[in-house]
Amino acid sequence: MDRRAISLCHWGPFEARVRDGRLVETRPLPGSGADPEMIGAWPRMLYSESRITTPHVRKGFLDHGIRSGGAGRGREEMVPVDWDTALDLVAGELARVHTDHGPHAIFGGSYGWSSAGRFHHARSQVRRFLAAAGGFTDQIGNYSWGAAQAILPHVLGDFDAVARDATSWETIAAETDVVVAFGGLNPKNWRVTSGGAGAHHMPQAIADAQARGTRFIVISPMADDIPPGLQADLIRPRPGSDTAIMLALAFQAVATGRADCDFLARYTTGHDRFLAYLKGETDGQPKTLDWAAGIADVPVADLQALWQAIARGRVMLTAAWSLQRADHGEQPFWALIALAAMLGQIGLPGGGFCFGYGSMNAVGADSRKGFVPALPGLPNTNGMALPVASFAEALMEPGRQIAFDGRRITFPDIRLVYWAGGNPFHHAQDLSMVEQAWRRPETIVVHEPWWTPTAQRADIVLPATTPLERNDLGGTSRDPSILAMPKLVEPLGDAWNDFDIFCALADRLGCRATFDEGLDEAGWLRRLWTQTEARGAREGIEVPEFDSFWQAGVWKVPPPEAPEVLLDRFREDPAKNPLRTPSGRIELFSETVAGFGYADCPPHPVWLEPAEWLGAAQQDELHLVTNQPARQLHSQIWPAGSHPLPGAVHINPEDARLRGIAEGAMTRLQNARGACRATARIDPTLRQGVVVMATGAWYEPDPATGIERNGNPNVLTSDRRTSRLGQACAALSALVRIEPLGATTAEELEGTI
Ligand SMILES: Nc1nc2c(c(=O)[nH]1)N[C@H]1C(S)=C(S)[C@@H](COP(=O)(O)OP(=O)(O)OC[C@H]3O[C@@H](n4cnc5c(=O)[nH]c(N)nc54)[C@H](O)[C@@H]3O)O[C@H]1N2
Ligand SMILES: Nc1nc2c(c(=O)[nH]1)N[C@H]1C(S)=C(S)[C@@H](COP(=O)(O)OP(=O)(O)OC[C@H]3O[C@@H](n4cnc5c(=O)[nH]c(N)nc54)[C@H](O)[C@@H]3O)O[C@H]1N2
Ligand SMILES: [Mo]
Repeated sequence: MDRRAISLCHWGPFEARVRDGRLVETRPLPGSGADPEMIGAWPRMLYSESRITTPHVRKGFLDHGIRSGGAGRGREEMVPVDWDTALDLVAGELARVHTDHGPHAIFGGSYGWSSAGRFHHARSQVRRFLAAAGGFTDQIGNYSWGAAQAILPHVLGDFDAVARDATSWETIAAETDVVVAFGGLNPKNWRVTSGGAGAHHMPQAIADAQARGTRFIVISPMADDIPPGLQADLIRPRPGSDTAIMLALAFQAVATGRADCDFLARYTTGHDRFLAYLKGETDGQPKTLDWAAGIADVPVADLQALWQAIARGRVMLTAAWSLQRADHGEQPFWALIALAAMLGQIGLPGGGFCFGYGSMNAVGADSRKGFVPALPGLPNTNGMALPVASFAEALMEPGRQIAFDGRRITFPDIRLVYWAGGNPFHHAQDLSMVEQAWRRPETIVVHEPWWTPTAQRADIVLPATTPLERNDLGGTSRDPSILAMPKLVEPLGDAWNDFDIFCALADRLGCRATFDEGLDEAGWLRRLWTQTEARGAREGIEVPEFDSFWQAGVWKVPPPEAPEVLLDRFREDPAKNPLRTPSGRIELFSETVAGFGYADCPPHPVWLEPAEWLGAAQQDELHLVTNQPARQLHSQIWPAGSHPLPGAVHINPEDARLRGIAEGAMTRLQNARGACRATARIDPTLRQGVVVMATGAWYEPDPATGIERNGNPNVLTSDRRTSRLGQACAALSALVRIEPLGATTAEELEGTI
């Protein structure tokens, strides 16, 4: 029997064909622009040999419990057990740790993208459950834009400008003369959105803007960051030097009399202190174009041309999120706002600044925000929270204090780690350190559909369903479509929904009523829909009844009355619509940040040398940029089980020649933190001195050599945080060496390492 249905995943909406209860085909929903290769991977993923089909317990843990220690994780056999055995073990461990060590000893922030459905979102489920069960140590912030999340509230009063709001592309196409994109507009990033978007609008938006005559200037180490068909000028500075360029442009605005003094006076505070720094009054160094050209190692003529391009007309300045995933990552975002303030176009249609147009699909889509419901959390009353990227350090050094955004946080003594919906052996930096830290807790519980490196390293693994095996609803706040995600096939093997696993645990721990509030899946989907209805009622929008929504499969939220312009209301009337900063204005100098006294995040935008960058590289060291994978979502869609060649490393022809590396050659990248294999891709568009590897490979260190085999660059990245203010992921500041491995085929390589 054939059945066809529409559903959604993080990489877009799709049509599924199910024959005799088996998924046989998935195709992008026509007109959605979703990537056929990524969407088409579902049948392979669903029935992959790396699916987990029954609960498993590590042999040592099954035999000796926590006395077995953590050293056997990832090495010992995983023994299949029945659900009751596994659930009793997990509930027993949660109860024991809670009683003996308190809620802080249970670490359950569980960072990760999970799946698109908003009810079965594993990370929301686990946090809700652990709060219901008495509290836990949570994680604050994210890997995507953690530094921005910390700094923007001090500058703009909140972090909506990175999390939610952006001037719409429609407005840019109509109004903007020049778009300057720091970090570029890499089209691969538009293939995904957290929660899944109904449409992939960026290619058309860019084409429309170009057709109307908008000029694009891309600042990035490589031409891949320019979408195909876009005529953009490219400036390729050293990675990590963008702040210097922004500051120099800001100074140039002052020096040429172009700075908008009225705007600065009316809408900003602290511009005098910032100006003094730009002029060199505080450090003896005027921030001239020559100065920036030296730091960025680009011809000064390029920066002069850049200045000419933005000195007149309507200018949109944008930065990719990647810029702030670096040492002192707070600075480029603050500096971009300061530069936009100098030009005085913040809040005008098509002018000012915005973040992340090149980072994710649906940024700049014209939509009403907040119609997609989310599983509500529960207060983590007895718990605490750590900055997301500090978890390995916290596991290593319980009791240590760190500074974080004006506070001090003491690392708790974590005994139990609970992860559902994330893959820390993909996302965390310095994986050798993570591997060490991971041995320390007494118990590690992981829910996963697949045998990821994290699942392989758990004590107890509970097999989770994928979104195709349950009912849900999905969508993202930035895109107008909300989609039904009907169950397409029965759960594979003995996989359970995360929700059902938590219900069974909550029964054992006596917190079921708090956790599920007496509702099952169907009850919860209806409950979540009431959030959408309530939102509609507030905005005078007619929302369909749940049943008719479910039957139709998709509901498009009507567009806003006028296309979005970031900060337009503030611009219109700053007295009536002040920002939530202490001054109510854009803070170019923050007294609050000054009060923290952080040398690594001073109170106004500054140029600070990264610890690792080309400006401080040894001869033959290269700057490793680790960007997002083109046809995966992080470590999802990884073709596990098929023994792929390692992921690619992009290298400039001259760098390759100097090292004897040929196209397609097997290479080894290394630094003091670790080493991995990668397949060379000679890329003439790449700046010399830079190598680029995408994230996403499943971590697999060779037991004999320790060299990571699949091309996971996080063995090379550093656990150093952006600053004491952000404590955020700074993965993009890493220096490496690269050499040929000598073998060119997978078979030859088996013999090499
Ligand atoms: N070097 C470097 N590192 C980086 C980055 C970088 O730029 N450079 N980027 C960082 C960023 S921005 C991010 S967002 C992170 C991403 O890191 P993660 O979000 O950890 O990556 P994913 O692979 O999406 O992990 C989600 C996991 O959830 C599992 N999963 C999916 N659906 C379900 C479900 O229904 N139930 C359960 N229990 N599990 C499910 C998937 O199989 C997968 O293992 O990586 C970060 N790491
Ligand atoms: N296909 C696909 N798309 C994705 C994801 C995915 O896994 N797959 N992940 C999503 C997620 S979770 C996130 S957070 C976003 C991340 O969005 P981004 O952080 O914007 O994406 P990246 O690909 O990491 O980086 C974008 C580009 O920045 C450039 N760059 C790196 N360092 C520098 C620098 O110092 N200066 C300048 N000027 N440029 C630099 C690199 O050339 C890189 O190609 O992507 C999202 N989009
Ligand atoms: Mo991210």
